[in-house]
Formats: sequence, structure tokens, C-alpha cells
Amino acid sequence: LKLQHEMYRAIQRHEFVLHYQPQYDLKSGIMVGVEALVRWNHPVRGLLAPGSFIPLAEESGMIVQIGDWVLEEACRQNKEWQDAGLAKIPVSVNLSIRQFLQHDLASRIAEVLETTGLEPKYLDLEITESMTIDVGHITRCLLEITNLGVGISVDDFGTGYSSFHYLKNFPIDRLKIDRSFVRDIQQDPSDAEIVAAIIAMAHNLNIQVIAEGVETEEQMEFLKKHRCDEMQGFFCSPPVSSDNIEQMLKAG
Ligand code: G
Ligand code: G
Ligand code: MN
Ligand code: NA
Repeated sequence: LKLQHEMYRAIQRHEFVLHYQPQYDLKSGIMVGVEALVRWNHPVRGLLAPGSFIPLAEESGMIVQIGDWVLEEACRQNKEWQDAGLAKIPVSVNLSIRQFLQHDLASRIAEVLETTGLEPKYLDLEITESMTIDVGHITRCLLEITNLGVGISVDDFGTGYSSFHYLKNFPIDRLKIDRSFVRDIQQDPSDAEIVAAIIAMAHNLNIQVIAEGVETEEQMEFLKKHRCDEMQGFFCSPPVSSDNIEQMLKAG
């Protein structure tokens, strides 16, 4: 496959770039985090969204190298913002199950924090519910990571078949309510109930909650009313370039 072959050279050729989507505190409206989202600046095809190459990268195993680049670049960029005097906020990085299957993920994370100089509390790792291949291994790995002081979020919460298992067994700091539940909050009473229940349950377990895919003011008001902690979505901002994040942080 041509695209797969090109992907091998893309890291060396600096063709991957990170965009960042802001995350806001619902009460104060302050930007309290960003999620790093990779794009491939393909020399011929233009800027490719992750949907068009992440599945192939997962299949081929290249996601390990790409994910490693994303991790280091996100930490480097965040430290650069901090060094420029901008507000200190954590960056969230999406992890693939393939990265967990490497035996030394936690030490690699420690190394990246060391080389970039980023404090661990300014890194958050997003895992998904599909990552149930080897529960024992993942639990040990997550404990090593949280012991470093790095945060763990469950991405796309509610879409897998093991949501409660995750909450019960893994050291989770935050869950991200999947945007499929947020989308119809106004129209579908069961989605509204589910979202309200997720927030209440997470808080009882001492877990923070962020809603994904917030597109309207009404959705935001609903989430505020139910004491959701943070939100992310097109209503506030789509993923944007690092320059744009810098501007937004400067503007306060
Ligand atoms: O930005 P966009 O909506 O196109 O992202 C689509 C999907 O790609 C999201 O589910 C997101 O989690 C995933 N994705 C984006 N960046 C990364 C990354 O660096 N690593 C992994 N594993 N997935 C990513
Ligand atoms: O699976 P993950 O949460 O990592 O996916 C993040 C992706 O979701 C981003 O690539 C972004 O393009 C997309 N996204 C972010 N905000 C919204 C939104 O408000 N609505 C929709 N439909 N997609 C969003
Ligand atoms: Mn994510
Ligand atoms: Na998600």
C-alpha cells in the first residue's frame, strides 16, 4: 500500500503536525486544557485528518512511532508555551492500545517528561474502552503512569462494553463523555438522563468529567446545570493550530 509506505517516511520528513482543541472549565469559562490531535501534512494529498490514516497506522503498527512522536511533540510544545509565560495548562494525548503493548511505556513517558522538562501534572493521557486486551498488564502500566504524576482520562466514555469495569479497576482521573450522548441531550430524554447519571456517578467516585462534542449553548447550559466540570467542542472551538492556541492563551 502506497499510503502505508509513505507513512514510514513521514516522521523523518516532519510531515505530521499537531492541532489542539481547547477544553474549558464550565463554571468559569476559562481554558483549562488542550487535546492534541494529529494531522498529516501530506506532500500531495494535503492536510489529512486522523480518520484517513490512524486506522491504517493502527493496523500496520506505525501508530507506535507516530504516537511516540505525538507524545514528545505535545510535551515539547506545552513546555514552550509555559516558557513563553502563558498560562500553564495540561495537554491531553490520545494513546493507542498498541502503545500499551510496548513493555516500557511508563519509562518512555518519564523520559519524554525529562527531555522536554514538562512537569508530569501538565500531561494527561487519553485511553479508550477498547483497550481491554490484557487487563492485568494495562492496570500495572496505568499505575506506573499515575505514579509519575501524569493524569489519565477515559476517552469516548460510554461507547465501549466495559465502561464500569474501567471505573472500577483502573486509576482514572477524568472521563470524557462521548459526543454521541451529548449530541441529543436536548431532544432525547434518555441521553439527558444518561449524561446526568454519568456526571453524578463519576463525582461520587472522585473522577472529573468533561463533555465532548458540545456544539450548542443549550447543551452547555444543561451540562452546567448538572455540574459537569469541563467541556470541549465546536461551540467553543474546533481543533486549531499551536499558533492559534498561543493567541487564545495570550488573550486569557
Ligand atoms: O481530529 P479528528 O476528529 O479527525 O480525530 C479523529 C480521531 O483520531 C479521534 O478519535 C482521535 O482520538 C484520533 N486521534 C487523533 N490524534 C491521535 C493521536 O495522536 N493518536 C491516536 N492514537 N489517535 C488520535
Ligand atoms: O475520539 P476523540 O475524542 O479523540 O475525537 C476528537 C475529535 O472530535 C476531534 O478530532 C474533533 O475534530 C472532533 N470534534 C471535536 N469537537 C467536536 C464537536 O463539537 N462536534 C463534532 N461532531 N466533532 C467534534
Ligand atoms: Mn480524544
Ligand atoms: Na472522544
